[in-house]
Amino acid sequence: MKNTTIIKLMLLILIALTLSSCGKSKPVLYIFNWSDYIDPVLIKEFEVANNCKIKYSTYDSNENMITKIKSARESFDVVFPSGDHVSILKEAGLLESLNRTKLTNYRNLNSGLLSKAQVFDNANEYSVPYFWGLTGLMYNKRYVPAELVAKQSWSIVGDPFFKAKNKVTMLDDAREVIGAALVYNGFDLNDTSEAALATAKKTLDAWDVNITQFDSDSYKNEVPDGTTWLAQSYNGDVLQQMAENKELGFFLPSEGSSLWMDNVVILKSSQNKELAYKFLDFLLEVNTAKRNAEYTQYATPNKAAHELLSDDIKNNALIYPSQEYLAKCYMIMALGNDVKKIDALYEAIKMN
Ligand code: N2P
Repeated sequence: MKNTTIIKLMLLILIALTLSSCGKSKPVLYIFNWSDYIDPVLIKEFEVANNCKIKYSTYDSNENMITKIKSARESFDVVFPSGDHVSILKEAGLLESLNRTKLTNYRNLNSGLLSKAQVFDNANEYSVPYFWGLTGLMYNKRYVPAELVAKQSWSIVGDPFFKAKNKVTMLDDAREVIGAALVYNGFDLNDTSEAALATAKKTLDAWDVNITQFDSDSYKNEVPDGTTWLAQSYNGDVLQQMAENKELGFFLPSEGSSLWMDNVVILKSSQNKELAYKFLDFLLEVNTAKRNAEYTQYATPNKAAHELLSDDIKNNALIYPSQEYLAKCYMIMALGNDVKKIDALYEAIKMN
């Protein structure tokens, strides 16, 4: 965390503590988000502006999120599922149909991206796009030879250079792992045909010789400290680390990759919907969205905020890749029952 962020946070905590000593218990908003996916100063600002308390928890996969929100002991108001999981939550009847009149800043969103979001939420009724991004490979330049990276290919995961070194990880995410092998072999990442999955399996069996763990969180520290040398990773998470460490690198494989849009939703079971709507509208506000995009290093679907970003960010092809590259990527779609085939293959690879 930067020094200015720490100072701002301390000041806001001080104001919040002063206000909280004035009596009355405050309303509480329970938020459940991916880790490293919001500027923490914004959380404090919202608490101060709305005289409320935010109980903030994080997860590192859509699957863990679903398991938690389905367990009776946990109750959350606002959650951040990826597109395919918006469909899954919607079909399970867990999402609030959003009242747009309460979202005065909704108009800031990019209408082209809202249309794209209709593949998982057909009338943009249950979800508000939050950030979009891509998955690629993070590496530590101190250990990974430049000539291996120069190929910019998924094949680096199975390169003999890493054999017996225990230095390669992939995400703990069935869709991402199987998806990488599918795209590498020229298939659509949503293809669950026998031929596609048999080919993906062959590739993954070969890569697996190098893979030490499937993990979606610790790579952010382990690539910088050399525990891991190469990791399948989410672009913004890596860019946050790269800003502080020149030895880190990241590339989007030339064969293409996964493309996802994460979204904000209110759970139907939310006990504090008014406050939840306020929080969604706060995230959509142009300056909030701009600052959040700068902090997280992910691509914003907020058109008004995007216009305010520096050219450095707008022209960063690791955040906003060319149309040519995006054409080689696949949005992770909900697959209904067919997802079981992907899960089974993933479990089999993990057991190896
Ligand atoms: C944030 C990771 C979000 C990307 N740390 C996964 N969709």
